[in-house]
Amino acid sequence: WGGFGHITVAYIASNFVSSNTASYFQGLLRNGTQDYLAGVATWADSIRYTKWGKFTEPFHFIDAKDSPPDSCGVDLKRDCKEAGCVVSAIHNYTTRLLDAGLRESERLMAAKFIVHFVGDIHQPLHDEDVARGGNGIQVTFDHVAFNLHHVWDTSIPEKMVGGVRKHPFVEAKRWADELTREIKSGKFKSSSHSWLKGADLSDPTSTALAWAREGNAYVCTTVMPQGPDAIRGQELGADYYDSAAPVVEVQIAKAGYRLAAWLDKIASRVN
Ligand code: DCM
Ligand code: DCM
Ligand code: DCM
Ligand code: ZN
Ligand code: ZN
Repeated sequence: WGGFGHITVAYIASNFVSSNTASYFQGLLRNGTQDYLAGVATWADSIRYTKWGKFTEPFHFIDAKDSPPDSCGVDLKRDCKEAGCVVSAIHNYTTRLLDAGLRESERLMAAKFIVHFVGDIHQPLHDEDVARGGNGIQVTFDHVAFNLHHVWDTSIPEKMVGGVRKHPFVEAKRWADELTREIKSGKFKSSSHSWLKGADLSDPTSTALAWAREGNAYVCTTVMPQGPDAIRGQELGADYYDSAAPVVEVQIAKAGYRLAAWLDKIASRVN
């Protein structure tokens, strides 16, 4: 996701974590405001192109070598590179966050990575190899040229709230509060319980792999239902947007709700 998606995921998570969890992470992140998660949600993107942060570049995605639209699927052995992927990164940084023997600065960094990568794994094109997760597919969105990856990361989420140019944190908080209501008492009330099934702190790899498979499945059904070649050069701002927006919405909601549950599990283990 772009910054707006990540900040929204973080605000949703802050709405659901227990008060113990909030205290723990406000202490670790040295931020006692309601923005303690939102404020670090895009940090991982800010360091990925720096010299020291280059090793984290593959941690934002997993390149599933499936063949949409006929067959979607993630195979950890096949798809997680030696240098790592979003599934191994969630495992690594969850483990490091739980490791009381590490310096606090290392656990702080691990927390910032977790907040970011639990968001990214819910973006369907972060769970797909085709054209580097859609980066190599040129399209237009409301008649402006973008690549397909950017459309899903940024154009669709921002269009859903009518644009975020002026105050991204304010807009993200507003959207997060709306999705929080949908989870608590609205259209996601009945399904949200099932979103937490299978989340197991003693097996972060299997937990994250299930999240990646769910995101990846949308590549076949919604991102490119007629395959990559049928998308190239298309205008995606109208009918395509109408089918994609509900998927973006549910994936952002899930990411925030799952991040809260994951942070709760971590905080109750370390406390
Ligand atoms: N890792 C890293 N930098 C290091 C050591 C490890 O980025 N100095 C990454 C690579 C793996 C993950 O962390 O994806 C797990 O590493 P390890 O095998 O050290 O547990
Ligand atoms: N590192 C990481 N994952 C690991 C091990 C290390 O991301 N499993 C990163 C974070 C540390 C840096 O590598 O700041 C150096 O780690 P070390 O001091 O263990 O070499
Ligand atoms: N990305 C991805 N899969 C890839 C390569 C990149 O999901 N195989 C993501 C990471 C960024 C975006 O696409 O969110 C743009 O990446 P880059 O700036 O590396 O082109
Ligand atoms: Zn992306
Ligand atoms: Zn990212």
